[in-house]
Amino acid sequence: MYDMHDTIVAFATSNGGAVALLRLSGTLAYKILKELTKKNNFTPRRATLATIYDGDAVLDKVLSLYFKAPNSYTGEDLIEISMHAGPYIKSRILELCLMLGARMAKEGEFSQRAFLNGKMDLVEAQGVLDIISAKNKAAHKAAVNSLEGRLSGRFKEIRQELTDILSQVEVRIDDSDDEMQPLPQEEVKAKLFKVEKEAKDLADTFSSGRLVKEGIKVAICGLTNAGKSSLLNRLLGYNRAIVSSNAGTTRDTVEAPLSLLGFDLVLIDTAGIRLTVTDDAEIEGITRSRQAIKQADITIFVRDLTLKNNTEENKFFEEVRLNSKNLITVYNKADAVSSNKSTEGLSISAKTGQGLKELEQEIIKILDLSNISGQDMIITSATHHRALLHAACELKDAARKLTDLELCAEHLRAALKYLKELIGEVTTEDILDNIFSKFCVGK
Ligand SMILES: Nc1nc2c(ncn2[C@@H]2O[C@H](COP(=O)(O)OP(=O)(O)OP(=O)(O)O)[C@@H](O)[C@H]2O)c(=O)[nH]1
Ligand SMILES: [Mg+2]
Repeated sequence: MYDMHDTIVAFATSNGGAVALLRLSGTLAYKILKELTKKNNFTPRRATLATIYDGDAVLDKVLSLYFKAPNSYTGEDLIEISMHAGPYIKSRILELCLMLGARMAKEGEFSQRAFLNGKMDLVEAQGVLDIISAKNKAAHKAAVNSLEGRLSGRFKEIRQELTDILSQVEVRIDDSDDEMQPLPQEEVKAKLFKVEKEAKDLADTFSSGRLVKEGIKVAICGLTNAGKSSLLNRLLGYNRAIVSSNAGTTRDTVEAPLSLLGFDLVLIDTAGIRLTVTDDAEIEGITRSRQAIKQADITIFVRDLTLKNNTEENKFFEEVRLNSKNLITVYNKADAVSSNKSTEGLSISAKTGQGLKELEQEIIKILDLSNISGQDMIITSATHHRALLHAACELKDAARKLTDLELCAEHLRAALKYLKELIGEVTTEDILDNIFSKFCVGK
């Protein structure tokens, strides 16, 4: 399994920069520090200037920190050495640590040890991973909730409620003398319903959790020449896509990130639709446009004001309306038509920038409605999502089987197992490897 007895070493910083941070964890860590520095005494948790020697020669002046077990990130003796980030210094100090008995750490092994030593649970470990990869404010907030244990606190509450119900059921299974009162079925049913709802509500936050973590996909679609690429460029503030007066300019979908009020969007420009297409590449482009529309969280349909009540446009609009989750219609080229032209939607001009602020507000409105930043607790991990749904399903079955205590208990145990796996109270090697292998070495 995991060799917890080895002393592990790795750089916590990547290449470049002025300072590099080396971490050592395990029983030999403190001894290695003393040998490297030829110094015998370090006060725990105090930054200490020291000289690192290579034999008798000075290798570097460093800042060292000694965390004495169990008061460290890993729960073991942990040493951090901040050195000058020269390639020779770094590789030589690492080499010396290996010669003195440490071995290279695997990805996430420091955090894995923290988990195995009870310093954090699996949900918190996932939070460490998420906080590093958080690209925006909402993702960061979700990660902090995980890391600070609030999310696992919620999981543990649900687990506790379940354990209580299970013990009420189990005690009656074991009661051969019939000394107990029968199970208060209505009361237990209500409790099960409540716990099931809690699990499901938390699972439901995954859809916004995914948006927060992966970015919100916004597809821009419409007929050829409607001004989709011009709109993309306008929203981005630079010329990402090729614009031309030839119909059918954009073929492949063109993606670009955009941050809007702390939300991460991925704007997707698509090939324009038209009925008569013979070119293979354009046909493939249109297939991709349709895929992009289906996968998008928000679709912007760009109508061309210079086309008057175009049947092809109306037909495609109907198709898009049926296939998109959130639809915004804009009427483009407002600058090219007389101002008294009436429309039901938002008039914009990709050319002059007219109406663009309003379009951004429309997007924000949709995001606010999905309440992404307002939710106090969201789950962003597919594993958590799956486990919560499984648990909710078992709870539903348990509630249906209240008259058969054995069966009911079986479903409750299954639900409990999912929750315990979530928190890391029951673990398999697979689950651990899956989580910690996503960390970098040194974390
Ligand atoms: N007057 C005016 N012209 C525009 C506006 N937006 C785009 N155009 C023009 O319309 C033509 C097509 O623009 P594109 O942005 O390439 O249109 P598209 O929808 O991406 O076209 P395809 O990629 O071929 O599907 C270009 O000549 C643009 O200059 C606008 O708001 N006003
Ligand atoms: Mg285009």
